[in-house]
Amino acid sequence: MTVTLFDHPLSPYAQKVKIALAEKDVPFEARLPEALGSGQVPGDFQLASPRGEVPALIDGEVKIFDSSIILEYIEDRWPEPALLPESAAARARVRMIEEVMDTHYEAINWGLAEIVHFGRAEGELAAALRNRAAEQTRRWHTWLSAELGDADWFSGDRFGWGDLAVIPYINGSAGFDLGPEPGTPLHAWQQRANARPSVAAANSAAASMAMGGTEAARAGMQAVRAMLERGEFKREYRDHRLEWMIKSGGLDVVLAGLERDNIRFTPEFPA
Ligand SMILES: N[C@@H](CCC(=O)N[C@@H](CS)C(=O)NCC(=O)O)C(=O)O
Repeated sequence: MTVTLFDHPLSPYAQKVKIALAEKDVPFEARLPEALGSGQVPGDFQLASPRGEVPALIDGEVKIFDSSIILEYIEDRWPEPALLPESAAARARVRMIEEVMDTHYEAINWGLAEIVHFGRAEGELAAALRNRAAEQTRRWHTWLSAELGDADWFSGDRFGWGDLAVIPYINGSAGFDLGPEPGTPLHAWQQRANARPSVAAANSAAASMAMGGTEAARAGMQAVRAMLERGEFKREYRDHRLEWMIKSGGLDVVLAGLERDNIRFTPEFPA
């Protein structure tokens, strides 16, 4: 039976899961949930993902939400090739890398999207938030470079959990011209990771959704912004994202979004 993955090609969390499935040669059907971003969670997407977030995985009777829990399931269910390293300490290390990328690092890219793509701030405030994001990204790249050290991969001598947990976010930064400095080991790692078929497949799905910066993509983005203005599309200001916006100086962005009803928090759960 084919595995179903509720997916959005631009979601770094969904990309982590698709890379893991591809590395293990597990066939899956990717489904874009209806009304993602509306705050409404219809049908079988709701059963698999009560928070209304992608990714969510269905494997027969098994329904799982949250990318980290899905990765653990995939590793248990299809152990070969192993994506986790062998020792307890090395496993804890890659899980910590995953945790900081999913929380602290993701919030920076997400905040940048709020400003650059969704026009939440203009003028001085936009510039201040963008500068703050650039400075934070540079510091994370220093941290990541130290974690990588002289190794080829964050997971050690082969591509694994530590790498699939980082690459979607580094590529996200590159989309805002904040990729690793060319000539650095982190940049070389990014190129190595992007050359893997599993990562290249996730990247090409993301590129077709963003349509490579074409006119059609710009028109699509304008339509999404118009929906945002009308409150039909609401961005989810959950946990680290909300914290990032407030601590980086964007409290007014949050207040304006609440006023205009085009930001939301995690849905009431259980309903
Ligand atoms: N902790 C979750 C986070 C997943 C998440 O935030 N997904 C976003 C897309 S990047 C989402 O589906 N948001 C739904 C929405 O904005 O309506 C995970 O690791 O899977």
